Amino acid sequence: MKLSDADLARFDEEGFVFLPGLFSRDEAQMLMEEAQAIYAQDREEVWRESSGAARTAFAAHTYSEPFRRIGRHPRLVEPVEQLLGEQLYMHQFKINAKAAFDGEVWQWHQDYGTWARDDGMPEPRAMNIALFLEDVTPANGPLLFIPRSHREGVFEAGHDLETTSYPLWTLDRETVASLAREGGVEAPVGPAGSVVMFHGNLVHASPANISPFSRTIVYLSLCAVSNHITKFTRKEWIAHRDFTPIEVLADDCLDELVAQRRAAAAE
Ligand SMILES: O=C(O)CCC(=O)C(=O)O
Repeated sequence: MKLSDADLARFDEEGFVFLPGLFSRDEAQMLMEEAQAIYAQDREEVWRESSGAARTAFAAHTYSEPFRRIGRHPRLVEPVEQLLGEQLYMHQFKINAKAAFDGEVWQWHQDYGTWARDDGMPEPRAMNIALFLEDVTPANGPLLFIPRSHREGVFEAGHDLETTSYPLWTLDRETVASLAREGGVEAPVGPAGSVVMFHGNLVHASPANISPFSRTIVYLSLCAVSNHITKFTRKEWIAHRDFTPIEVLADDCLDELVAQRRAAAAE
C-alpha cells in the first residue's frame, strides 16, 4: 500500500498521518480477541497497571500467529518503507491496552528520545505505525499529538521511573506548553481498524481512561535496517536485536484467521 502525495505532504508538515478505517471491523475484532487472550496470560512480556489491568503486551508478533501476520502486513509496513526509503526491521512491537476505568497515562514524550538514549539508535529513521483494535474516542484515552513538534529534534527529557509501570523519558511542562502554543494538540479518533503513523520525534501522550470503554492499539515500531540499534540495555523482547528485513505478506493475509474465528463462533 502506498501513501498519496497529500498524505506525504501532511506527514512532512504535521508529523503524522491518520488513515481511518484502513482495516475492516472483522480484522480488528479478530485481533482484539487475540489481544484479550494474551492479556489473560501470565507472561513476562505482559506489563500491568497498579490495578493489575494489562498496560501493554510486548513482542506478540513472536508468539501469536495473528500478530505475526500483522507484523508483516503490507498496509502497515509499506507506508513506512515508502517514507524511510529502505527495508525495515521490527524494533519494537506492543499491544497497548487502556483498560476501562483503570488505563493509566502515557506522559508527554518522543519515542526517538527513548530509542536513542536507551537503545543507541543512530538517527530518527524509525517510526510507529498504530492500528486501533477498538474504537478510539475523545473519552477513552486517545493519543494526543502536538502537530509539527517533530521538526525540532530531540528535547531534553527526564527518566520517569515512577508515574507508571513503564519507564519513559518525559518532557517538562514548559517545553510541552511552548510547543502546544505553536502547534496545538490533536487527538486522532476513529473506528476500530483505523491506522495512524507518526514521526519518531513527534511529541505525544495519552490521558488516563476513566470511561467505561476500553481502548486497545497495536504499535509496530519500524526502523530502517541501516539504522539499527547499537546498545543492548533493554530486554530483547522490548528492543529487538534481529535486524532481518521484513518481507511483507499478501494484503488478504488475515482473511483465513477471520474466517476461522467466524466458524468457531458459529459452532
Ligand atoms: O498507547 C498509548 O496511549 C500511548 C503509547 C505511546 O505513547 C508509546 O508507546 O510511545
